[in-house]
Amino acid sequence: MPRFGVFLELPTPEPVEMAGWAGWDYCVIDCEHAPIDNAMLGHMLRGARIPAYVRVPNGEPETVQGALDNGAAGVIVPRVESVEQTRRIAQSARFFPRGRRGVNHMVRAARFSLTPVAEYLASVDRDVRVIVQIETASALHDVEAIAAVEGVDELFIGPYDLSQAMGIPGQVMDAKLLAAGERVLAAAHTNRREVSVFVNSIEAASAWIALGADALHYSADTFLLAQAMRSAREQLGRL
Ligand code: 3PY
Ligand code: MG
Repeated sequence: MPRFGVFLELPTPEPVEMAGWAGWDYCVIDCEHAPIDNAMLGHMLRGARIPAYVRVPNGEPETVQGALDNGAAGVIVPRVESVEQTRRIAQSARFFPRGRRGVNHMVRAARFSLTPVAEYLASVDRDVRVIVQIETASALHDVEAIAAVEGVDELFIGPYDLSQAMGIPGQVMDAKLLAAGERVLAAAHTNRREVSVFVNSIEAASAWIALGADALHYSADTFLLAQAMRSAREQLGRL
């Protein structure tokens, strides 16, 4: 069985706590698309009882480092374009000798200095997850080389952006999109990386499980709440 996570778009800590209590394996706090600034991100991470990965708005070293210093269990970088960019991202997330992330031992990730420095530096390299999204034409073109980059743990297929890049926007169950996914899965698994996919239906989840995905980011707090609100109102209207 793959791991199941949920995307969080609401800029408030409560959904992070809910995801943990509700039994999800992990959550993804979405700083790419949601209005979540670094201060709110800190509040949200504080409520995490399960691994909380942060989708950062870009792969710049200070953005990656900022999310990790704040206490993210890993970073997800969207719209990656190249092998060189992937290498820079992986190095921004890891300390010497695997990377060149800036060292500050006073941050939440180091329990505000209460984790001994040596333990902090070692545990980060061991535990932090580096996840890059395969959702542009150039990333798909170079996916075998991207999967081989040292320090990358997981390739995340973004079906909405990838379908757009393939000229079939929004057609996330199209055979061409699933075939591209199979290529990503093969590249990742050959290099012993995991593959995750964003899904927004049980049908899509089951298709990607059959293809061998290791983790599914299922929907988002906003979607689940909005749909539940509408459905409850419709049911009440039928009484
Ligand atoms: C996509 O489908 O493009 C995503 O990034 C999902 O979060
Ligand atoms: Mg995307």
